[in-house]
Amino acid sequence: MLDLVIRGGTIATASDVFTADIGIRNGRIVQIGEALPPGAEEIDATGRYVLPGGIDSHVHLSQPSGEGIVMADDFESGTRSALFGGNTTVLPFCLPARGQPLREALTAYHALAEGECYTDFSFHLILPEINAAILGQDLPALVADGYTSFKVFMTYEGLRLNDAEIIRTLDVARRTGAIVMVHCENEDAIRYLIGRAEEAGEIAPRFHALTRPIVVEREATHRALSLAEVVDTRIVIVHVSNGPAIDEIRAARARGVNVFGETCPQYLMLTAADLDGMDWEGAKFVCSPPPRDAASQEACWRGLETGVFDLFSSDHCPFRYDDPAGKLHPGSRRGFRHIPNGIPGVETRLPILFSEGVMKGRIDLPRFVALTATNHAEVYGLERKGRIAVGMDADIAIWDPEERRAIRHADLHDGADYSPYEGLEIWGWPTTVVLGGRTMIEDGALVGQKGAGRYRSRSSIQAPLERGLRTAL
Ligand code: DUC
Ligand code: ZN
Ligand code: ZN
Repeated sequence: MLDLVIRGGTIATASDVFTADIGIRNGRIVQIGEALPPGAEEIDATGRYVLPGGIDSHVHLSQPSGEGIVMADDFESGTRSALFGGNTTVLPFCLPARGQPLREALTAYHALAEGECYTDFSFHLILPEINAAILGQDLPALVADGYTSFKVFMTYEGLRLNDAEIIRTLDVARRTGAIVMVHCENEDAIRYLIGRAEEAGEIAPRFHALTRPIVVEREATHRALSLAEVVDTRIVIVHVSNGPAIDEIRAARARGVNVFGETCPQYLMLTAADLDGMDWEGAKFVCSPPPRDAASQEACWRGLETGVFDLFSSDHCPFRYDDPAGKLHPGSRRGFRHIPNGIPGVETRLPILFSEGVMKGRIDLPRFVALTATNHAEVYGLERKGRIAVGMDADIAIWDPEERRAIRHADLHDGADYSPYEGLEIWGWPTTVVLGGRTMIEDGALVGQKGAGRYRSRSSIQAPLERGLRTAL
């Protein structure tokens, strides 16, 4: 007998939309068809969309963020929030301290996450430094053990790698089949601009955006892509915020660079003007790269529509606002330079793209599925995830396209004390979420248990993405 049958819903994959029943046994999808036999449990999905559970491949949880600053979500609250937003897998980052063995850092993050999660999870590894032992032994061994993605930074003192170091890291990825995610902003240019602003006494949150202009992101994006071209390896340009950076990705792809592009809700829905709020309220919108302007928002939409972007992630990086450990008085220091970079969004990522993208006719359902689940699994080697197909993990979000609600932080489940999207009207919401065949959220109510989410090792062998007909080179 089937454990669970999801009956009569409109199923969407990255290529098709059709009506069928889904039969689930032992946590996997075992049948898709019409009039399936009864299951021990049944969900009537008539009139609703049945989509792969979201995979959010860019999430920060329990990450040390500087003296006196505390991230607002741990693995429990962060994955609960993710689940309520229709996600069944998240990929947070492991940030090793300088000098800390990478394996030890990963063990510590595992200890924070095991038994705490409401979604499945896996870790990207941030590389704050490299040396011969890390490149020669540690990383290849970690890739073989299923940690198949690294993030490197071109900004932030104490974190950024120089070009020579990035090349050496890319070369390890080329040899091991791993993939490198790059944060593209030119640190030296930013420091120059911050120095100029501070000399002029300009310390309000809005100067965060003015000291990290598009040109510093565009230049670094061009450089990262060029380095990947030299090494001849795959690369992800994360959190892309504007048209010129998108043009760099498009041009590099046309030259044959194997690049994946990612953008996030903040670059569709926010602008630099949001950082200009009264009474330091602008700090709520401080993230890097910063939100830009209406033309940049439009460029990001075009990038999603035409296939320049493969990934739509939240970059959930939550800090409380009115909290001594948060954004208002970060460690009792004042000035935009001290505001922790990052905004919450793991629960609102999918509803925002569904409402603003699918319901407003900018993207179709298969593209939504590709951008929010399927491509994340393929790019990062989650072999049994991101698709509704026989043999896949039964990770499923059932969406009510008629549900209308305004985003209110009071209704969300993260550990922050605000949402950057407060008041935004949303049309469509994931009301039932199934993880590995177990119902975790039923008609908007949490019915699953903490600890149901489990660690997933990842593969390093990934086929090129099928970008489909609407891909713009
Ligand atoms: N980069 C991220 O990816 N997230 C938050 C802050 C940052 O700089
Ligand atoms: Zn980043
Ligand atoms: Zn991030």
